[in-house]
Amino acid sequence: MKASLFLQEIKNIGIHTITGVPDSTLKQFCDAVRTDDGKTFRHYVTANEGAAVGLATGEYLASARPCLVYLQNSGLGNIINPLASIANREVFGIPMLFVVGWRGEPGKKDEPQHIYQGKVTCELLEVMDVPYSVIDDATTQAQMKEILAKAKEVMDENRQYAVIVKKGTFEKESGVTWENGYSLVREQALRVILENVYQDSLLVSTTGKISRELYEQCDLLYKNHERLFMTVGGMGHASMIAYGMAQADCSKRIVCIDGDGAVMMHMGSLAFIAKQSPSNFLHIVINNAAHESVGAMPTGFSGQTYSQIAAACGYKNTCTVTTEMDLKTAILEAKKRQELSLIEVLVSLDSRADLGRPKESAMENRIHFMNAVSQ
Ligand SMILES: Cc1ncc(C[n+]2csc(CCOP(=O)(O)OP(=O)(O)O)c2C)c(N)n1
Repeated sequence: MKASLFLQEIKNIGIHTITGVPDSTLKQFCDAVRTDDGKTFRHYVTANEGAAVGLATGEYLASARPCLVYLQNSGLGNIINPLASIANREVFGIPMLFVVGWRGEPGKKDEPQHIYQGKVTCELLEVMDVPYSVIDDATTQAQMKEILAKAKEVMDENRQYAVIVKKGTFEKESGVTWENGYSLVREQALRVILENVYQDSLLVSTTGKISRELYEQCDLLYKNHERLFMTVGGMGHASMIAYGMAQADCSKRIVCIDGDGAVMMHMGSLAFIAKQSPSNFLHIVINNAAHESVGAMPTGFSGQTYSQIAAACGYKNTCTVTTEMDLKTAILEAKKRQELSLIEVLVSLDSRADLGRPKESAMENRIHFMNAVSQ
């Protein structure tokens, strides 16, 4: 099915606003929403999936129109609280339509962080009182119409409905291309970071291609990656994991390599870390103004730089760099001063099509990392 036809059906059931956080399973859907460019739907990429439920609640209260909220099934955790405490029919009864990308579908090969989440996706919706339909590449437009008619009936009862989207459901249409104006390639920037911190620090990296690129570059440079903890799931939590390590052992320097979308997802952690001000913590934010790993949808953020935001939160030392040379200088200065520092690196949207994935299980990586920590 073409995602653009799916959007037409969405319009037919009275939805005017689409909001959420992008997902690779939903890439064609996200591209169709971007192609629409506000002509049919208002569209907002929110900081996290729970925030999208908040927006959908407000839209309904002000207009009596349900919103569409899209998310990867990893984002179900972020919606549980506003769903149970605001939207559920035993509270305010706010109708909305969820479109959920199904990673880790049982029986299909996927990354370790998706396996358990994939297994419990349907059960989670059931326990949250959200009826659902599952669609795949065999779903026809007529079947889609029926599913959305059912969704409308459920929403008319002040409830929520979910459409679970299997991998490969939507056909490829003309892709959306977008440049952010920066020229430093992320993988090059990550190489510079590794060259200057890997051997004398412990590293915590964020969800998505940043971790995959670091993994490959580590192996190329050092023939191991044991000092790198990859936060492959739990997007937005890398900095608090890094802080947990920094406070547990002040003799070790912890370097957190974050993404702009991930920082935005749980931005409160910046204020928390600034308040603690650990002297052994270096925070590096790789900013491409997009969720590049899942199709390069721009984040909902523009204006201030992350270094300005971190400074306003109380980080003592912050800077923004755009070249390899300035990045290296900024890292060496941060290491010398031994105070909480944040370096923001502005990078392009380039990534390699042949980028690999970690070969070990998550548990194996954890064990190797903990062995490296104890040495
Ligand atoms: C809670 C949650 N929502 C959505 C996703 C899907 N996801 C994986 S990586 C990613 C984008 C990360 O963006 P950013 O931190 O800016 O890094 P980039 O990919 O641009 O390098 C998203 C949305 C996820 N893993 N977890």
